[in-house]
Amino acid sequence: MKSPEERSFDKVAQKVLKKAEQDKVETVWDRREAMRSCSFGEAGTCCRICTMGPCRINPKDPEGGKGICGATAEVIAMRNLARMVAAGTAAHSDHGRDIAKALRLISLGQLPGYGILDQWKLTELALELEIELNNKPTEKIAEEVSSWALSEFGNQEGELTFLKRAPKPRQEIWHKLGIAPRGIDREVVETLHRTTMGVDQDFESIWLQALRTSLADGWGGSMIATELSDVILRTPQPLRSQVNLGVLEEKLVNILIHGHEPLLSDAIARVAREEEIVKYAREKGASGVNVAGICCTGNEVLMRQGVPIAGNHLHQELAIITGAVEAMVVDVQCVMMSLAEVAKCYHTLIITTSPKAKIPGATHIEFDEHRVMEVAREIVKKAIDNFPNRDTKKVNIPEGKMDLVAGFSHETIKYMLGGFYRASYRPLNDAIIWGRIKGVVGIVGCNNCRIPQDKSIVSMTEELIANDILVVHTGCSAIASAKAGLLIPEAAEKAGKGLREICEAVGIPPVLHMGSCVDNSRILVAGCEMVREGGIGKDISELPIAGVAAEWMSEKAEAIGHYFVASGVNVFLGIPHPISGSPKASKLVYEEAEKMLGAKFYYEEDSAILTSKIIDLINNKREFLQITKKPERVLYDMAMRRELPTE
Ligand code: SF4
Ligand code: MSK
Repeated sequence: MKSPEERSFDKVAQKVLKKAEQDKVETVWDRREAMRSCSFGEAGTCCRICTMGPCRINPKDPEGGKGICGATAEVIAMRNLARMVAAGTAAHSDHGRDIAKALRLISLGQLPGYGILDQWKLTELALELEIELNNKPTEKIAEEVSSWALSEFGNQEGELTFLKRAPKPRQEIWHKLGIAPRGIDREVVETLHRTTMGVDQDFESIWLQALRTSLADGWGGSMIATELSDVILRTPQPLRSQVNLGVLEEKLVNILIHGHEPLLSDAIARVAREEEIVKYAREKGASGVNVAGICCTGNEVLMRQGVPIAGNHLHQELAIITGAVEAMVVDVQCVMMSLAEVAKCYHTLIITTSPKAKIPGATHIEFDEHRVMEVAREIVKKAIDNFPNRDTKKVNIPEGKMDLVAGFSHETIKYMLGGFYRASYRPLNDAIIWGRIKGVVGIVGCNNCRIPQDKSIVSMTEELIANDILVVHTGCSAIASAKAGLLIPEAAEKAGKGLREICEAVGIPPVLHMGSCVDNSRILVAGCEMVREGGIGKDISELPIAGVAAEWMSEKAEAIGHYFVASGVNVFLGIPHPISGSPKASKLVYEEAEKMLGAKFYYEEDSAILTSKIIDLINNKREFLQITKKPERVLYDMAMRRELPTE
């Protein structure tokens, strides 16, 4: 069995892992270490899509090997990969659909407790969609925007509206390759169809469809989720909060919100502050109610309300093991089934809320958009009622919480750098041209118990900022760096001279938290703005930027990685795609993709080597753009001044 130090880089997690051992509670790490994973599954060459099989192909077979139907290793591996992308796209996009439906209900006055908190963003969106504004009430505009958003899911022809946000050369690449997505649902369905038994049996053709599907996520479902969440709940702005298991409070009723969808969690955070609720908690012996987040529901509510974060993906079981959590309220995605088992050892209630996601052993209180606030109150009261059941002998909240600054939407970055009246990406582009910032890297995605929690994310982030590379984060990566103290302005001390000076002048950390997994779409928009501002490339693929998924595990991360690459962003993986059993499929995604898309995937087990490859890539891009040398500073004498042209 690995030691707590080998399992997690986070010292707070290590303490709770020791408690887990004392309490004899099984964790995700125990199961990982006991698991004898199937090497065919890992290599991507196991096929079970028809009952003539399952078939497995030995990657070492000198003949190449074939399934019973004749399918080759590359077709089997690519079908599996494409299905992962489709599932990830479906997850993000179904989230986007629910937000679009919520906006529709708000516009019809059928979502009590919610309104349009960001009218400016709604107006901007309506203008972009060429919706007539003249004197229309906000509700009418919201109705039209939501109708447009919902129609993007079912489109059969044409292409998704937000693709037009991309630079023209990028759109041309998509058209040339035939991968501009038509409708969000359409691409997911087509991928599932093409990868069923006996349909698309050309691995390159399957990959192109996987790319098209991923674009339907990044420029479709995820982008809709982000934009409309901003409209309803407001566009995030920088705010301070705290992170790690130390945010749990001994004297308060602790409620954790976990999953991805923000609406109910936003309501729970608001309800917990209501006077009547605090009074109710006091009656039960607590001093009040403390709401904290896990994973991306947490990120959503942190970004807009400053709710603290208890941890990232691999913290979900650990949070319960503190013995101090009255309720963990989960919605969808990244919620481990083991939570209900872990909770049995303590008093914690696992409360499922989505009609799409139930867990045996959990209490189900269903989210109903017509009575969100009522449901939120019911949940909070249930957690308060559970406070007297807390066994104080089992409680051990580890010391350890860290300050953080979050809330960097792409709009906020623009304002912070350019000021309200001349908000633009010009200062960022100039800083890149002058070499004070060498480039921008988005480190996104999950934790994965195959490697020590947070270690790759944090070490790569530190190395990159030390090399004057601005790091932007989403999802569980943001939480990892936050726990390591990299999301505070003082972390600028760890940055290189150029990046440090900019952070100090603007008052931002060298590592910016841009939100949840669906908010990776903000990184795409920021890339478009950088191209539009000019001077550092005509397409996203020319920018000195990169994407990283150092500890990824989810199918959603596959979708994100693919839409980054399809959008021209090179993606560096710390966990490989499960396609190693097919040299041809591997060659396509790790090498040949570059010729097609101007970007490709990289995989490297050693995060230090991965980081040096990123730095090399950024330097090569800078060389290509001819921005490697600092412009010489000329001191003008009087004669030279007289030579200067006048207006
Ligand atoms: Fe085997 Fe072909 Fe069926 Fe897959 S589709 S399980 S490779 S027979
Ligand atoms: S929650 S997808 S573990 S980032 Fe978005 Fe974290 Fe990955 Fe889930």
